[in-house]
Amino acid sequence: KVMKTTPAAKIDKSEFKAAVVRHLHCTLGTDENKANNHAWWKATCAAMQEQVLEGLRKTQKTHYMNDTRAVHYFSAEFLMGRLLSNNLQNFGLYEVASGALKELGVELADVMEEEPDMALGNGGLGRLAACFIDSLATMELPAIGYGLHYEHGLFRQEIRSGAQIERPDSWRDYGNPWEICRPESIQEVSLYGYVETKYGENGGIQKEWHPGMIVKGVPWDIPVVGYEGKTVNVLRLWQSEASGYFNWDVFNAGGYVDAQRENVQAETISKVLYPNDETEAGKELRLIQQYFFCSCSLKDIIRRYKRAHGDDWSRFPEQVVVQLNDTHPAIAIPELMRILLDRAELDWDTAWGICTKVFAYTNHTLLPEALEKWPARMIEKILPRHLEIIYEINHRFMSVVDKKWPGDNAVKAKLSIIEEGHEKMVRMGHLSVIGSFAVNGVAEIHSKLVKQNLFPEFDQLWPGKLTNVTNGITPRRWLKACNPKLSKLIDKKIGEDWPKDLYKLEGLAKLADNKAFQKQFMQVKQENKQLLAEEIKASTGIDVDTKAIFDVQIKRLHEYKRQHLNLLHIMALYRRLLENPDYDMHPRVFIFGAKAAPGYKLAKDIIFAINKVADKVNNDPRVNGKLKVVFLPNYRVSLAEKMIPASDVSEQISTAGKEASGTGNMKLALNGALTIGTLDGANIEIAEEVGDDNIFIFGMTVEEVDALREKGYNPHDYYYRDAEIKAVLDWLETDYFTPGSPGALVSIKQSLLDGGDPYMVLADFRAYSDAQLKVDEAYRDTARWAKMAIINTAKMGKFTSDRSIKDYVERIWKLESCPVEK
Ligand code: 26Q
Repeated sequence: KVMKTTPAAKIDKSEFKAAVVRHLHCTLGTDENKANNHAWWKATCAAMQEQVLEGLRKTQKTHYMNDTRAVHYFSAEFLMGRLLSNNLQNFGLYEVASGALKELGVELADVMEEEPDMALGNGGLGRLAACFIDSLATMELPAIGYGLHYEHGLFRQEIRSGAQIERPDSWRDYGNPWEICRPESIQEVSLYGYVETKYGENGGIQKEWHPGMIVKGVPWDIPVVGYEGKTVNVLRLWQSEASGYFNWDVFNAGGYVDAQRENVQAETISKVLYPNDETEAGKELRLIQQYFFCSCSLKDIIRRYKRAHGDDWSRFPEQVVVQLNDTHPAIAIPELMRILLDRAELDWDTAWGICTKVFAYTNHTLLPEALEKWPARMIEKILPRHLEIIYEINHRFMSVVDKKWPGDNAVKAKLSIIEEGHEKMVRMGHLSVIGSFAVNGVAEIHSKLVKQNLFPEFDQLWPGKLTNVTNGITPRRWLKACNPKLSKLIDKKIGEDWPKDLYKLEGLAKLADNKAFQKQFMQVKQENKQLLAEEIKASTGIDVDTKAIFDVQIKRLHEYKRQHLNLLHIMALYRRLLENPDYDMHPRVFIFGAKAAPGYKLAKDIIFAINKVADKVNNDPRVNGKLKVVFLPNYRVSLAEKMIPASDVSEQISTAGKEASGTGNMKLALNGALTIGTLDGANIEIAEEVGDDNIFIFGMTVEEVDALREKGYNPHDYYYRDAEIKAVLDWLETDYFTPGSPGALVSIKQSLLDGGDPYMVLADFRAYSDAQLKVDEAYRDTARWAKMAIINTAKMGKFTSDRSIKDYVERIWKLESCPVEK
């Protein structure tokens, strides 16, 4: 038998086995007889890490020798998920490891289940960062991810009596085998205090910031293994610690104890990830987090640059590009200015010239409540020198605006970094656009709206600066690793190089009509559904029929994503079944996964309502097995990896214009799920790729949404004119789903009627329901469905994050790949 793939690492099964056993003994202090799955997991990771670190060393040496330009991806979030499976896959060692463990009497799949997710992110934005660093390593590009080493990632969700409760996430409690502490690269970060103005004898002014507090940033490196294991980049995450500068320096017991207070404050900075996606929190600690990791990261970059180029700043913008993942790291702009002005003592124009060649900014949202603004007073307190610099940036920008629109005070007020009002606010989006050389949205329609609605004057001022880079996902994790059965089938039909060149999937299109292939494709789906059914049973106790349509909506809970539109439709189906026991529909299981921000009341109410409707529907014999509703708790990357391969239908039903891109839509379509969706975000580009016959598009367009709002949207019109909408909303007010507690679900009805239905759920309800009828009809035609599903997988080439990274490289970063010899 010939070896199917050549592993990137030079290690065979018996060597791998020996390494695992050695780590069991020498790293974990246990042995083959005593070891549980957790110990096996750690030993397997340690064996793997030996290979990873070898690759890391070679990569760093190669990058150093070539003095390469590199991209520095600044992100407050990296939603990495699990790493063992990924690293084994990318190194081509999956079969080797699984064979080695088998000989030791251990199942690799069980061992991998021991790994906690690295959930250092909320959702789309954080997972995008993780996909991007995977692609950067795969494409052998010099890159480093910079972020925060949160002690607690996104909360763990439990469901009690239908309601979400939040429990702390403790991903590092028993140690993380992938991370390496680098005390030799510790940085110091200043906070608080005041600015002293010094007048030099030559009339020059120097500013000196006297900080009130100094904290230490301790870097932890996570190796990022590219496909085929050639380049291994790093993700560098900063942990805060007390610096010991201001405390411990005490002479009595009282002071000794008091000193602990400042230690606690310092260590609080990287304690916990804020769980509010798309909802502004405005908390001081959040701003400190942002500044802390940006300052550490810039100092780290500068230290590395100086090692090669000394004090010559002229080449800095040739070597360094910093990509800002939303405005969360925008404070890096005034921080670099501060370093250049006050430390390097460059003049303003030179410093600003450098700055504006280094930064590029990605916008991920148009929702007003998600656009970051900080009170000027808060910035002044924490970062007094930065506020001065922001004012100076703004002052100079205002004269640029005045040249373009002379005397126009309205446009100045609109474009100013400073929002005047009861409390002065600093608009981080404006700061980012002004301080960057490129700004991008994340899907065609989103980028168009960024130009037309969010930043139209900036687009006029600097034509070409605002651009689009459509998001993507890594096919290594989101097909090869998570769906091994489909991957092997694809390998057999079109060869094995699709993970690096996803357009190769196009080769499946010619098989879409092939009956034998259709059968194999749907057989894989069936087996994946069986696995998910077991997971559903284990985590919720619900039995589901794997012949039913698995209809999946997985994403953060937010009104604009309209999980409640899905729920209202489920209630309508339930009602139709009660009114007519012969109501003709193919059995369907609606499956949800969603976390709500802990302070987002209505989002939590929607989770509660889904669970209450599920209780009722699932236990009602009258629906005759045609309808099931499942809410899977604690949606996260590792759960997504189980749900996505088993999905038939992908729900992408946001109000047009609100979902910047979406990336779950791409993952589901890649795994052969058919999309029911609005013309929003990347759905539009998915529809372009698969063709209108292979997607269920419904609902208002952006233009229709705007027109309806313009003419005056009244949800009551839909309530009174559509009897089914009325019946379903009224049902929420009874105690049918919450026996003994009438009104427990009323907040949803209220938000849709009295609340004005801000996301126009009722306006799109009928179109959605009609599209669902088409889904039902299509599924009954087995051959037609199989063909559509195959075409979806075949046409997803565009949505590999390798293509997104290629776009960034060519249009924004201007990077060259740097091959690392094996
Ligand atoms: C802001 C201030 C304070 C605390 C938290 C936040 C915060 C945190 C996370 C604000 C926003 C986020 C995350 C946003 C996000 O995930 N956006 C999604 O980004 C994806 C990748 O581009 C897109 O596909 C989604 O459409 C977009 O919603």
